[in-house]
Amino acid sequence: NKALFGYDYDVYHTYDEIVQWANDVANQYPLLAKYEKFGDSYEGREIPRLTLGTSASNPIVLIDCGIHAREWISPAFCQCYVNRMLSQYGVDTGVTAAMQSLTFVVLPVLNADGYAYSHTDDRMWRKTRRDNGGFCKGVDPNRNFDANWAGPGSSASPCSETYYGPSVASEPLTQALQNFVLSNKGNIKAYITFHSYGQVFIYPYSYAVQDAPNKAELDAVAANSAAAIESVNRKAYTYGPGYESMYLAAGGSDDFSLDQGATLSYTIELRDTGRYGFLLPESQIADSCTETYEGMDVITDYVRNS
Ligand code: ING
Ligand code: ZN
Repeated sequence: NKALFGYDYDVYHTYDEIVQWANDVANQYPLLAKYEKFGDSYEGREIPRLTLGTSASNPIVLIDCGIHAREWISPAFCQCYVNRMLSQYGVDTGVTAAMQSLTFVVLPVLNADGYAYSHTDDRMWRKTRRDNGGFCKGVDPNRNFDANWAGPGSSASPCSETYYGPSVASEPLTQALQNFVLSNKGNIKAYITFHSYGQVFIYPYSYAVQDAPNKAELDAVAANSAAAIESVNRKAYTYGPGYESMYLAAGGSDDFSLDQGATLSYTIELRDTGRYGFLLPESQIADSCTETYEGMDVITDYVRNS
């Protein structure tokens, strides 16, 4: 799939390529897409943000990819999804209706420093690149949010993969996302954060053995979305509250967003179930994209009709 500027969606791109791509698509579709800096990373990289839609006053679906560095299928999905929403506008009736009634705020590579480091130095890097003052670098951004911060399933040790950081929202990317959620309170109808791997829909809460006030709604939409994904390539997705479908993990972005009013809040663990794990071959990007579009459509249709 090389539709846009010859851009190849079926390979994993570097941080620099993704930023260039995001600028290019906004330039190619000026009526449908806007590029902005979302924030600055710890090491000073620009965190890119794309806003898609036909009217800025429409309710927001907030999507982030690449909060964990090594989960490369996640940024790849954000890129193919943006391409699909732009290139199918005026072609596919569902995409057109969604673009006319929603604002898609897409953060294609949220952990810019970690993602760059996973290309240059350590393919299995997960965290940010904060200097913790000792040998071990990095904070787990998905333990750094103001959601029972420093609670169960997170670590006080800078050497841990789940280090919650020196203070709540210490990481610039955490601050940028929290500020966006807080300043658009009431207008964010869905928050979806893409990780890998496991093929799981996780919904709140993960910070405690506690059920979300709208657990039934979160569960029903996840069930329908998982079924839609499975219908495409027979890849089975499971779903459930984080404390049950995953493990206790305080300080996550989905729990924060739900508590701040994003009614639908999901962490989606993309392919696979462990054969390749984080090293999902590029040959699986295209099929991962097409099946996940169907899952996204269930969520966005639900938001539009509720
Ligand atoms: N999984 C998530 C993690 O951060 C998760 C699971 C989801 C935890 C939501 C907390 C809240 O550990 C991966 N693969 O990173
Ligand atoms: Zn992750």
